[in-house]
Amino acid sequence: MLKSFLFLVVCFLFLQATFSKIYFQEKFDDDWEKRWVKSFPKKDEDGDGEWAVSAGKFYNDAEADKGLQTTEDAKFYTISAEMEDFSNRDKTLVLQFIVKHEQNIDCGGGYVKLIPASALDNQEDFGPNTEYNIMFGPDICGSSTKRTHVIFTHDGTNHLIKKDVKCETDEYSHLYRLVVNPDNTYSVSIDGEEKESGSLEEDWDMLPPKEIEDPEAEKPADWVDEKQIPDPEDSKPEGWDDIPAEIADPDAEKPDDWDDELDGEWEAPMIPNPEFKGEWKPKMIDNPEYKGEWEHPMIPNPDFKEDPDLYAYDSHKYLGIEIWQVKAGTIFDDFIVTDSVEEADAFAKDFESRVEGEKAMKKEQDEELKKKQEEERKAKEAEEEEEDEGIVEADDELDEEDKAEL
Ligand SMILES: [Ca+2]
Repeated sequence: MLKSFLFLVVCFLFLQATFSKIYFQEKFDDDWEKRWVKSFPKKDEDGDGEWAVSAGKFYNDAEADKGLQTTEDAKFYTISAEMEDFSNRDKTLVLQFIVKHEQNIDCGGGYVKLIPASALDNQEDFGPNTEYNIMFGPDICGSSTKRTHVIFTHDGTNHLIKKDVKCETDEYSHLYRLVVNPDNTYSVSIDGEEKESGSLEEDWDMLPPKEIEDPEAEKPADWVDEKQIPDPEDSKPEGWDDIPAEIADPDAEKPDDWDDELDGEWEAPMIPNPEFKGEWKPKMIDNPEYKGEWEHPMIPNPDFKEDPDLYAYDSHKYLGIEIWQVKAGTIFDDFIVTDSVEEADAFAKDFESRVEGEKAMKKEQDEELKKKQEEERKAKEAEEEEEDEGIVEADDELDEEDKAEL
């Protein structure tokens, strides 16, 4: 019994290993340039930035942590790699990569695109207007934009996810993963933690709404939506209108030098009447006829049609990066496009130690810098002190000379 169970487990693992498929992977080893094609859509205005491959300023492993880095501020970056052309129909799709904004990014994209074969005849033509299937990854600008984009193109329109999926904004490596399943569900995780998941139908407006307002229904003409009305029982108290708004100031006195003949008859100045109550208004009471807010009745949308293939694309052939960065320095690494979450997990097995190593090296560098700054500060203080003493000594000498002259 146990034997046959173990046999089944082994078979299952074997099948999984055999049938899982990696369509593309990239670690940016020495031969990376064979796989990537740069394009220069902004060459006319000298707007394309230079790419490099670097582990950056702080890292865990000087070789393994090398990735594709943006190097020039305020430039566009456009590059793509050819994958095995595949369809994700009936399969899971996993898109995963590392982004490290080690420059402490202020504004710039960190997202990638999956592009169909039909969108590009020549990879050098890849640019901002190239059609894509899926766009995924972080986008940061100022304090207002800190989101993880998940965009699907459906019937020629790019649809943004309706949920706000925050992205990471610090200077260390982060692992972004999008999983799209054949049951039209998805999951977004960052550093192995699921940030969002659900259904493609609900979280994007790729399909028309399931229900619409009934065009036949109208708010009845006699619908009462006034919550309160003036109390019909209430009446204006007697004498309300007889109270004047202003009265002659009872404290005013005729000035001693007032000349009735010259100045005319003296009159006390007018002041606001403290008794005055303004215009009378009846008090408000709840309207007994109130029916509440009218709600437009909904009906099923005749234009809505379930689409069981919402997740499916016939061709993903290229992986492209097409971004703008104000402050450059972002490093992309460890791209994997596969139908297997297990393969993606295996590919990311060193991620945690990578980040730990980065943090340790950054801490060391920060401490070193702090020490250096402290030493410089002290040296400067000592120098200033010496100068001050020099002035005092010079003053003393002057005093001596003065004395001698006297
Ligand atoms: Ca690498």
